[in-house]
Amino acid sequence: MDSTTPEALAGMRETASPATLPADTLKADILWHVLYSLGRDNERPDRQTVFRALALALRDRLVEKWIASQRAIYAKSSKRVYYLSLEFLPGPFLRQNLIALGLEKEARDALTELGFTLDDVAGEEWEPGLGNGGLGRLASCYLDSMAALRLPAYGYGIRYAFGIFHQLIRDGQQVERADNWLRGGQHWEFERTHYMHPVRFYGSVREWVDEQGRLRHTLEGGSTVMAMACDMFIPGYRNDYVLNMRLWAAKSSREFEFSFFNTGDYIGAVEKKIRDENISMVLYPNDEAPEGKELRLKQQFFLVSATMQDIVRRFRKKGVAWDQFPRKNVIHLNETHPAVAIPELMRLLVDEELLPWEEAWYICVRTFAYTNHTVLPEALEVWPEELFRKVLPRHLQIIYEINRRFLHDVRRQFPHDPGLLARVSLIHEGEQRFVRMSHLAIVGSFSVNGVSAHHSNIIKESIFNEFYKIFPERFNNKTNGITPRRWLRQCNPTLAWLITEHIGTEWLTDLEQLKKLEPYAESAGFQKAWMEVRLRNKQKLAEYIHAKNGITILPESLYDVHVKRFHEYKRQLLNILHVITLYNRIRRDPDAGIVPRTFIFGGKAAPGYYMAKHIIQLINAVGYTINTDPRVGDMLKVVFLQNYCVTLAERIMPATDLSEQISTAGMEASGTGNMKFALNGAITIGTHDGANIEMLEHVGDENLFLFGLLSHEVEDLRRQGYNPRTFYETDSELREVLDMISGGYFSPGDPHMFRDIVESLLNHGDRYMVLADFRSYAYRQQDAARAYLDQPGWARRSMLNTARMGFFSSDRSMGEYARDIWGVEGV
Ligand code: GPQ
Repeated sequence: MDSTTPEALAGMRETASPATLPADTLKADILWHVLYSLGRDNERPDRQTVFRALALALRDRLVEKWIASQRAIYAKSSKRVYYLSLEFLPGPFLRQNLIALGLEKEARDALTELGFTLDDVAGEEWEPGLGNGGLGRLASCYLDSMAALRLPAYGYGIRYAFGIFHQLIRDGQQVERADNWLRGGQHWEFERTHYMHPVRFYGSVREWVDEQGRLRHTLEGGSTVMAMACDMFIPGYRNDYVLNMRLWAAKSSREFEFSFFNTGDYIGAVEKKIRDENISMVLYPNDEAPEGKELRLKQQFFLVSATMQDIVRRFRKKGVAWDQFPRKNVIHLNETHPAVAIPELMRLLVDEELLPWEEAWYICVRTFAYTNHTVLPEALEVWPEELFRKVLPRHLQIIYEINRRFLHDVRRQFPHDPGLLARVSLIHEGEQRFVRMSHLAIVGSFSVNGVSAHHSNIIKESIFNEFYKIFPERFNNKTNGITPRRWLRQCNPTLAWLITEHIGTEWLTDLEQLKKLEPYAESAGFQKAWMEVRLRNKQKLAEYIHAKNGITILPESLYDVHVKRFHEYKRQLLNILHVITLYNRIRRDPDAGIVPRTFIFGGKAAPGYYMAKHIIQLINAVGYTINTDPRVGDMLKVVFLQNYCVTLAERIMPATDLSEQISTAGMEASGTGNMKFALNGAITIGTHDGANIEMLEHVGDENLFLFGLLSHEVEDLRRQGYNPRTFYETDSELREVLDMISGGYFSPGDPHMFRDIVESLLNHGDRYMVLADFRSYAYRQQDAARAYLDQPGWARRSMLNTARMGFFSSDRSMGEYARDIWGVEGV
């Protein structure tokens, strides 16, 4: 019988549920979904249709395992972990889900029979860009590891209709395009159209006294929006366990009011509906520079309010008393963005459950845990008090009451430091008052952690030093990690295979096993195989670059890669100054013996961040000049890859020789790109910052190129009065580079174009100490080039980087969170 007839397919589904897996069922399921879920002719489905049908076939398998996992959590009555984040960056799901479910081979076979390759079909997926960068990506690595460890956990976020913008480079400049990721349909998620929670904003607080003589607070008026649950599944690696990432989408409450469209003002009514649904329309594209917009505050509360209703509903099912709440739930705040969960829980307990304040607060500070991800002053979130009062009037009152009691205690503990109260207050007093979200998060949580050892020390010693004195037991470190399933197994299958051939598969769930590679580091045969895999990866990236940018690069050249968000503290500018230095050396002496290099840049700048965008433009201008200069030839190429995202990172990581991690010391909380590169065998050139320092401890200083000022030296220099001009005056190579930029060498049509960049360095204080670190960077780059000439030596370093990255698995991070903060175990 022809297996593509509807009868045959339907018959197969009846006899074979997706859980029992006869060999050909995946193909049958794909064809079944082509016809019945997507309504297409299944005789010759196109690639996009096959992708969607495959996704649906996998979703069938995921949902079954999810239900089973939920039942297991419920049966064990486990304490639940709620991970709240305004951002998630899951990346494409297809390969990841196939690997986790152990269905890669079946999928390949099924697709071959249908006339496709897995690569082609995977290429149809558009990743959900529901985050800006490191913070959102970390949240997704953590969900992957929570699933791998079978933790009773839930991710909660917002299902933005438009994710992070799609970046184009036009005439060397960043152009933003809307990311309409939902256009392709939601093959991975379940939209729970009947599962909604009301979320209320604005209004005013009425105080009254009830029959028992209690003072009560009721919110009156205001407006309500509905939060609709959209569930996406995160499978654990081959363990039949599946977690849920629940994303909320805003729906107008008005469409549920029968009379709403019958008021006479039909169009006006529709407009109101659209305004309500704006809440989840777009992700704010600012990284480490929050935008104090009303809509953003509403997004934060929207996530928090809907999530708290979910948590309380699940808790109520247990039928235990409220004082058991912290034993049964832990709510983790990814940065301060969801910190209004603290006053929201207080409101629920005090205003609705009528618990006394002290009892409610006791529950609260045993429930919340907070991770800080930055010490940049401009990134610490504050909200104008007036805006807060307008949007969340009752929450502001609660914050004031929390603050009053907190300051009262501080005054008793530190009676001789009157200035302390103003410094730790949840309210910044000045011409305008602001709510300090980090202070709220610290005061309301039992745990406060940084994301690398270095960063956690900075938190204790400087930005939150006074809180550390008040609550020393709350502060701890949890060094970030990355998931080896995506960042090695999936993105670098050939290297993963080479590793597995030698040490087996255990590394996939126990990354420390990579240590077993160390003995091979001296083996010439293994070195050769290792470098061959790397060269093939580099060839593939060269093909991609040729196709996208029309630039031909040498796969044998040193790939020197700087990809991450554009921010002055990440110092892409320092990198391009060095590129120009090499260019000048070649111009002076074409036979200078410079190691051929390909500089690859990528990353988005916040649309309103002028300097970051201008640096992107400079890089592209320098690239154009160098790539078209016949004197340079193959010695130097500069490539800017547009629209850096998870999908693109997966192409780049396996093909990188030298990983640029060159932030001003003290400014990068951790970094996670640094770990992804090293896991794939790249060698780091970096500063003494964030997790670079721990990477150095693990891989050894002969396998990593560190340079530059230490963070206390940065501080000292700043205090003593840093004068960037002295570096300009004393370093002739540096001077030449800066003069070229400001003199219009790279912008002949508009000689002034990049003058302000040089100004910011020479005349506006060089806040990120680019000039102070230039010379030591240039020297270290020379070391890297020399090391690259010794290919066996490079192979050894590369392998040792991979072999010693075990610590940086997000499984290790999640294990520490589970044990030390959350107090939960695998189900
Ligand atoms: N990070 Cl506060 C972001 O990506 N966005 C943010 O808004 C803040 C921090 C990053 C931070 O810069 C990196 O150093 C970390 O590795 C990353 O968070 C995850 O902790």
